[in-house]
Amino acid sequence: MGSSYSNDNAVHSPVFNRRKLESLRDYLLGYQPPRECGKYINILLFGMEGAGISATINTFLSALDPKGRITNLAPIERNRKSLTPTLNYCGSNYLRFWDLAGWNALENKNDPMQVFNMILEGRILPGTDLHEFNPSFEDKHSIIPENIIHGVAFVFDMNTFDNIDLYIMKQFQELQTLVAQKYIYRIVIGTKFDQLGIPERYYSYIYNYKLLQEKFQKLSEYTGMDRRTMFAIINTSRGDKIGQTRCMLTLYILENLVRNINRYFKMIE
Ligand SMILES: Nc1nc2c(ncn2[C@@H]2O[C@H](COP(=O)(O)OP(=O)(O)O)[C@@H](O)[C@H]2O)c(=O)[nH]1
Ligand SMILES: [Mg+2]
Repeated sequence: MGSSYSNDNAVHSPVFNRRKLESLRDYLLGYQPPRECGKYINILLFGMEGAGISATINTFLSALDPKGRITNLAPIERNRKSLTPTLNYCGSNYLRFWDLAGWNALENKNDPMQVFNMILEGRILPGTDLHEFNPSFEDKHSIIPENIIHGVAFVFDMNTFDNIDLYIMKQFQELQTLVAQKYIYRIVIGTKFDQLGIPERYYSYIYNYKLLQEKFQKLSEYTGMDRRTMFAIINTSRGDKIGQTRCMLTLYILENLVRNINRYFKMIE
């Protein structure tokens, strides 16, 4: 594999084989959320428009499908201009993934932090148009227990996050700090590594890929989040099934989310 790969700074080392894959999927599909959590575990995906949020949700759902069938439940936006910033979710069993059109959707708001906070608290109904939404009547939007967010995945396109304005990154740091203060588990998901030159046959060594390690280091400096909370995903697919390696990379992320959300619940019991 040569000098592009190194073990030293690998933040994760998933095991890739069919048995491990099946047992992870069984665990995830059979898992019952803690009672305090309610019926669902809600995971919010958040990032810049075009980062690959909807594509990531589709990859999650494909990886969870027992037959690995490619899912297209979360619409991938091709025409950016027609994008309406709404909050929506797609689910598999007890797991619900909330899709939010990110900072770009909130930029006209006087107080994007407040809107974000209300989403975390389960005060904003699915389907709400966030351009029209007025957060100033917080007491009119009561908490809906089954919509409370338990985990947040911040999604970054690994090819372009270096170009994000520093003031937006600053805003991001505030957001992720808010999430941490609310005791909500949070991770970073980096997308589009396929565009960074890693050949498909090496996807199972992705965490050993030096370029990924450098990107994670940089992202860690930008965001203030630990490198160990950063994960890689590849959302492109050929055919109608998710390949075994991509599936494993995806289930590995989901297992980390579910296990840590579970652990957080145990700690506050
Ligand atoms: N090559 C590649 N393209 C991706 C990946 N993830 C998303 N995309 C593409 O990036 C574009 C934006 O994705 P989308 O999920 O709609 O972004 P969103 O605005 O964050 O929901 C689409 O054309 C996707 O097909 C990835 O991992 N690799
Ligand atoms: Mg989208």
